[in-house]
Amino acid sequence: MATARKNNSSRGTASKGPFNPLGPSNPTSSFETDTGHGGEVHQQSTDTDVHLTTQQGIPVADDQNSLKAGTRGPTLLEDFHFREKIFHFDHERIPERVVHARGYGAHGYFELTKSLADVTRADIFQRVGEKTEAFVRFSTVAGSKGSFDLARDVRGFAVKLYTKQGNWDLVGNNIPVFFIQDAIKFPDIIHAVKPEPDRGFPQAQSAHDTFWDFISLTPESMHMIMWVMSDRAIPRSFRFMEGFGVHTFRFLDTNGRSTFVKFHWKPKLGMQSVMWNEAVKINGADPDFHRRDLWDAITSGNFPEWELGVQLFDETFAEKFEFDVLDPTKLIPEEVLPVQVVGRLVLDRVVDNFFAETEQVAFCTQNIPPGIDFSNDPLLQGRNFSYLDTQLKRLGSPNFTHIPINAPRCPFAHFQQDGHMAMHNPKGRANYEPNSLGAEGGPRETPELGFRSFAEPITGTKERLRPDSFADHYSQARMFFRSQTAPEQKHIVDALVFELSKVEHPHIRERMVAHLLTLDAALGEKVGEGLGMELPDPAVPAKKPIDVKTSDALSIIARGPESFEGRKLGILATSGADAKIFNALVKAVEKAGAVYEIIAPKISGVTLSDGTAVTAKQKIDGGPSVLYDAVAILVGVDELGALLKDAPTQDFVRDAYAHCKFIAFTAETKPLFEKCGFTEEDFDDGCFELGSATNVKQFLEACAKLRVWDRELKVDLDA
Ligand code: HDE
Repeated sequence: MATARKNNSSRGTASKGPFNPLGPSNPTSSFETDTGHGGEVHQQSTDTDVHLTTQQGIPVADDQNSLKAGTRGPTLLEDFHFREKIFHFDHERIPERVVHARGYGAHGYFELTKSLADVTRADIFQRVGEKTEAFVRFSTVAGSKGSFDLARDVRGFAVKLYTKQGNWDLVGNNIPVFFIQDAIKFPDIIHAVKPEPDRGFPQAQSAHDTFWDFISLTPESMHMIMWVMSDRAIPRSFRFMEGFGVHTFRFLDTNGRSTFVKFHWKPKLGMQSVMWNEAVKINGADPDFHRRDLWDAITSGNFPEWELGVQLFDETFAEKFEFDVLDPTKLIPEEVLPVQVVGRLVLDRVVDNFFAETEQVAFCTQNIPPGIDFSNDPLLQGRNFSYLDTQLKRLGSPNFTHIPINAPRCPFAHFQQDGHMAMHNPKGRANYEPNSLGAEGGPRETPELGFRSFAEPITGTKERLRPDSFADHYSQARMFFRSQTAPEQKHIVDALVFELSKVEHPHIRERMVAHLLTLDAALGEKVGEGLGMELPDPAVPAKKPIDVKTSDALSIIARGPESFEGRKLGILATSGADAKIFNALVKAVEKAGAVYEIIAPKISGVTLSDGTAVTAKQKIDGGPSVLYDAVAILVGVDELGALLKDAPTQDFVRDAYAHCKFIAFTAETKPLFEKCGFTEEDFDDGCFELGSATNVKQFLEACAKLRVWDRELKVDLDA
């Protein structure tokens, strides 16, 4: 027989009054609404005398039980607190971004290190040393909001700069070219890569028929495909990737003179990627690997940093260059046109609230301040329409700039009014321009300060045509492939074989290999061999490819980092582990500017040989070696027996080796390697037996190379 209970049933005893596990006046979390531009800030403080209220401010007496007619009777419609709470919950979700749905943002600043006053009047580029507030959102493209971080995919690198002359959004990617040349093809490429419409899968993956069907029918995508199949598409962290504005933009000086510009972000700690087999496992071990990395780095004071570089050129350069600078499937190699560093971007603050900031931030390519202008790149022109449009769909109101994350930090004044969720409307009687009622009739336009477009003479017929200058689809794809080091070329081949092996229709595989044969015969042959197929005839190009000079800047490994700074060592330790070696290791890691994490049989930690207790960050099955850049294994003799029987420990060792990581271990640990099937011959330059502080130092120095690439050929079936 049920009995009446007014409290939360989980407490199990009947008592009068609402159940509150922390007592009736527990501190509530701080909740702020800030209109962003002079609106009032209402704060629900953490003071203990502030009570739970409805959105209307009515104090709530019972938040555990809805209002019912009789103890076991139906719920009453007049329960406005219940209705408001559920109503709000039901409407918590907004549409996720149609692309780039999964992302992570952080605050920071841009600091100018070199004035560009001679080429642009943009305020942000005038005064060396001046800082401009910034918000950056990194993202994957294809997956939905809840997908995993280590998808093989392009990464978005969107930067909002709150300049003194309005917001400048540089909405870029970590790859300097794009799949298509004309924005009208964007829905097609995105439909093709997203889950197939009938079955609703695969999620966040390009390895399926529709993607490769579209790609193999779209030769202009070949250059981008080389990048997406390369290690660039599986970055180790947002902190270790480059960013690019992709399109050619213009700088305009005070006289309206134009200089073309391409924007680059260069990570201070260098570039780094993971291996594909590692990526697959990271997605299982920690689907939030990239966002956690960014969060951890910023909250521990290791602020990620990038240099802003520009490639500047004029019409004469553009005319001489082998490819059309308006074609977004082409880049200008750094060796042809150097990148000048003009500033730095530092991310030093995580968001307070993911939804308010990262989810609601609205980047728009058309947000550019005076002194910057668009080029006629047809992709950029299409984007300028799309981004404004998409924000209305996503945020539901033309007033999305009233949301604090999107609001300019500089003064602004206009007569736009009303609409959903309008947080600030113009005051006074005159809401039009010109007027003679407001103070001095203002605000008025300012021809001097105001945004002006480049006065470009335009002639031509109205038509739907691609220029001939966009017709070479293979030369730069070839340049990219040939600029890679041997391990990187192998990864491209492996990625293509992997992806095309998931394609069910043989004709798509054949058509794709035909393109690869035209791009680079050896590449096409290797992929064909990997697929076990007879080679088709090479694709017939619209324009015969040319051999252009290779560029080291396109390779991650050729220009690899020189230190272990910012990386993470995983120390698998058990009780009884040698304290001296442990301490030397920790010291060396800290000296290198890196971090470490202890992985142990129990999360409570281990007791080292000298009796020191250290806590663990991960239990062994929660901290597989894929989460670390290098590993050290320090085992106490008494604990070895248990580890030898433990499958996750063996996976830890085998994966660290297979993923070409630097591995350090103590003499006692050797039986573990034997158990995993390793012999003396397998111990290569990347394996360090730690006996003294000296070889701890050598190990850390070696870790700067990040991977032992020679090993890959020994451990990979595809090699
Ligand atoms: Fe985007 N893109 N895009 N894109 N894009 C969006 O805008 C679009 C393109 C990029 O973190 C959408 O707010 C078209 C190139 C990033 O919030 C949408 C075309 C590049 C982000 C849109 C492109 C990008 C987006 C979806 C072809 C690199 C995430 C949500 C002409 C230079 C921004 C949104 C963030 C987001 C349209 C191609 C980068 C639908 C039509 C090329 C980093 O407006």
